[in-house]
Amino acid sequence: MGELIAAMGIIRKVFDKYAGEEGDKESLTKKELSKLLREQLGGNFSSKEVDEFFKGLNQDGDSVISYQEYVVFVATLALMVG
Ligand SMILES: [Ca+2]
Repeated sequence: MGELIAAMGIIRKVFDKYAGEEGDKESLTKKELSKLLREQLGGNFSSKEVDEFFKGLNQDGDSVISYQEYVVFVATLALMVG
């Protein structure tokens, strides 16, 4: 299996890990997003910063981050890191 396919599997696995903690398993609540940011990106995020991330990622304006919205976030990170 190609590395890129493997990487995409990991991206999905990370989403599932946090999305499965509370409520709908197909989306991230703000609390789940906060934990993901803290554990996956390291460092401390203030609740204001988490709010800003949430707002920026929540393209459809509902109360959760969908997998699609999360993928946009991962792609944005990849551009920043790369
Ligand atoms: Ca959303």
